[in-house]
Amino acid sequence: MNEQVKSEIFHGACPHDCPDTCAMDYEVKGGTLVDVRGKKSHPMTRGGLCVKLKDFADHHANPDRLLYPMRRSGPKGSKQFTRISWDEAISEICRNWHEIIKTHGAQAIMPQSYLGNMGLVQGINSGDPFFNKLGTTVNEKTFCASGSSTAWLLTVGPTGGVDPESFVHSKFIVIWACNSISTNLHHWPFVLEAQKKGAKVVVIDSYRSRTAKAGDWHICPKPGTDGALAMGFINAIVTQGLVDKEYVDQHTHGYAELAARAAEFTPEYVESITGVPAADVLAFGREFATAQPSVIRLGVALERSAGGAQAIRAACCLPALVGSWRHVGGGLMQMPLWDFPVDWMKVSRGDWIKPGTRVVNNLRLGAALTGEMKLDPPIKSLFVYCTNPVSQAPETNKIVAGLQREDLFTVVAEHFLTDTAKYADIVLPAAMAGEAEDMMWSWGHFYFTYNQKAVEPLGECLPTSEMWRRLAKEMGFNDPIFQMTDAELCAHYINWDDPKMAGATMEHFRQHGYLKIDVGSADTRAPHKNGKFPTPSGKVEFLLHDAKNFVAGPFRMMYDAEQSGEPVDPLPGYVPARERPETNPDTAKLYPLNILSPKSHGFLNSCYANEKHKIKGQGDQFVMISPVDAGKRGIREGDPVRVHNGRGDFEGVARVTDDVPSGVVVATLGYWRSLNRSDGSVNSISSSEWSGLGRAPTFSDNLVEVTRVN
Ligand SMILES: Nc1nc2c(c(=O)[nH]1)N[C@H]1C(S)=C(S)[C@@H](COP(=O)(O)OP(=O)(O)OC[C@H]3O[C@@H](n4cnc5c(=O)[nH]c(N)nc54)[C@H](O)[C@@H]3O)O[C@H]1N2
Ligand SMILES: Nc1nc2c(c(=O)[nH]1)N[C@H]1C(S)=C(S)[C@@H](COP(=O)(O)OP(=O)(O)OC[C@H]3O[C@@H](n4cnc5c(=O)[nH]c(N)nc54)[C@H](O)[C@@H]3O)O[C@H]1N2
Ligand code: SF4
Ligand SMILES: [Mo]
Repeated sequence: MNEQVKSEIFHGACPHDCPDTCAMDYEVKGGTLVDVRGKKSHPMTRGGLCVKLKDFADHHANPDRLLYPMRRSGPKGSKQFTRISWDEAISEICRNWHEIIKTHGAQAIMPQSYLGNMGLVQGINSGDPFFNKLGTTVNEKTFCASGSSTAWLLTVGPTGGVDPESFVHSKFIVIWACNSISTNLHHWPFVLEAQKKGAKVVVIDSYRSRTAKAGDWHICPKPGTDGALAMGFINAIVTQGLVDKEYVDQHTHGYAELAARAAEFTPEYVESITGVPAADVLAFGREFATAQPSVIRLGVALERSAGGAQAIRAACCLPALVGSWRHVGGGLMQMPLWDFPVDWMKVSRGDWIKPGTRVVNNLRLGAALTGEMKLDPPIKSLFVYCTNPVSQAPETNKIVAGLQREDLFTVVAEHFLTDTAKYADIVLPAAMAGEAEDMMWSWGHFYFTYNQKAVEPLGECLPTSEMWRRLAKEMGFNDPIFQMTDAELCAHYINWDDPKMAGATMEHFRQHGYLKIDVGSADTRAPHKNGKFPTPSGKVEFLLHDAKNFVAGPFRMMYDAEQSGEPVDPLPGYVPARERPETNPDTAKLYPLNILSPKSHGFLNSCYANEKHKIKGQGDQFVMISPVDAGKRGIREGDPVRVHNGRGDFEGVARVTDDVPSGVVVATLGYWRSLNRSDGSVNSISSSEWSGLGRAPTFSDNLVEVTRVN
């Protein structure tokens, strides 16, 4: 690069499905992206990105990137493709769809998307207006946070909760099923600052994660037993006389009923279910009540078993019981996204869905494609964007079988030829973050972040938005949303009149790159000091006042509780996990170990898991197993092992460690099955059963056996 060429800086926003939504600076020289750094001025990003993004400019230039549209030229999955033009690709897709619509109707076409890109313009929901207009099957997106959100909305309503920056004021911090150091890195300095000032950091996790190691107290319940633990904490608070009666009287609904249900959950009973010593249950109740402000950071992972959402409802009762909400830095943090002034109806045009249109859930993709789920008409065409289901969705062997159907016309828009994209009939190359304008909300803080287009897309890559515009044109859709430029779309989706936008305009974003929505100062804000919860009763609903208080959030845009007919218990409580030795002894005879498949430190879901240096940093697919369980099976450190159950199998390398309790194994998520030791990944063995509420996944609710590979 010519040193004389001056560099230009553009505003960036990390597009990933990560609570941190870092603000970035793109450095461009002579039209080339040369560096991407964290924005120094940003109060959460503070100039640093994570290990995944530290070479984001190189990621853009990765030679494996898809650069041209391609048509399959060999058997499905063979990775044989021929380059075609965008015009050919668009007209071939639409020609196929016209045929399918003529014979089977538009519902035989199904989109599949998730949070590969969180942007309002280029991300998860960007294709919804197009597919809703076309009248396709609706893709219900409950991969992540739907159980957590349902529990949250039922109990405290759509509040943004405690500002993550207010944690510096907390005295007792509970990080519950969240591995912050890997998955919410930019929140960690706020926790550390509080810890330095004397706060106690408690991590509740079913194994000793990086975060558990860094905390002051690790509480380790058996997977999927957190509902009993939370009810035990309620019991411990009530029986030790630590309830903030005034707060409870004024700002909660159903205390008597909650206390009655919690009465059963004595510390001893809770110990028998969770394995957490009774004395710890009592001590937690005491300290959570008295070391104010106390706060709980709820990790998404808590939802991933049959009783996940019920456990979260119980956990959401704790701060109100002891009056934590009275204080700055006291209460609950789930996902601040509820406060974002985004007009989600404009983003996804849910109002264009004709009544009675079929809904297929994204966790059931395998069953939908293979015909195990009886669908009339069957799915004849699948359009995948911003998701990699062969790696990330459960029961992936079924998905692969479905994708191999000769009569399925599959289109995948991607950056790389992923384990899903390799089965496509048409592959479309998508632009990366530095190549397309977008607006990023956050599920981990209160900053709206603007992403400028810094460079032209590589090869013939197109922004996802442009792909919709071209498809819409070919299908003859003239609605204004299909004519808008990316800049217009950025502005279109935001409720500028909302007081939280504080009078800002797009100009503010073009100049500064980000805006903290006006929820008040993190140093003085106690959002529910005086109650005012956005629930039907205006109070924390220990007991449901009106079970209809669901709100369609962006994740489960199409999830409708009433339509789903899911029964809702009026109270929180303990619902046993589906696959635990205690609840499922027959399965446990064959498959005695509970597997957890949390996030990998070095990958972002399956992104970066195809890059050699990232795999090197993260390590090959490993399986953590306790010395006791390893000993029983003749497994030693470094041995290749096979993890299996009735749904499938995968191989990894054993890490024998007492970081995992006996009865539990841990294998992190994201590895591509095609790059693993065998053609399998953690999702080869995971179940597609929903958890109790919100049609959430049950990734923590699976039994397996582990054997040494000879
Ligand atoms: N590095 C990295 N960061 C990420 C991601 C990534 O892939 N990599 N993915 C992003 C996404 S999409 C999400 S949703 C978030 C998720 O972020 P987290 O909520 O932190 O999710 P996980 O890492 O899956 O799980 C967190 C912890 O929960 C524990 N856990 C699992 N089941 C149970 C249980 O039943 N009870 C208890 N008490 N603990 C349990 C796991 O052992 C794990 O240590 O992370 C985001 N950030
Ligand atoms: N076993 C197990 N499975 C899990 C979980 C678990 O904890 N355990 N976690 C679940 C959770 S929390 C989540 S959120 C899901 C995540 O599941 P996914 O959202 O499917 O995760 P990613 O692997 O990030 O896949 C995103 C894909 O989109 C592509 N992509 C990125 N940006 C763009 C773009 O702008 N345009 C297009 N067209 N493509 C783009 C990326 O290259 C990538 O291949 O996985 C779930 N799966
Ligand atoms: S993945 Fe998360 S931590 Fe890493 S740069 Fe993006 S937003 Fe920040
Ligand atoms: Mo997620």
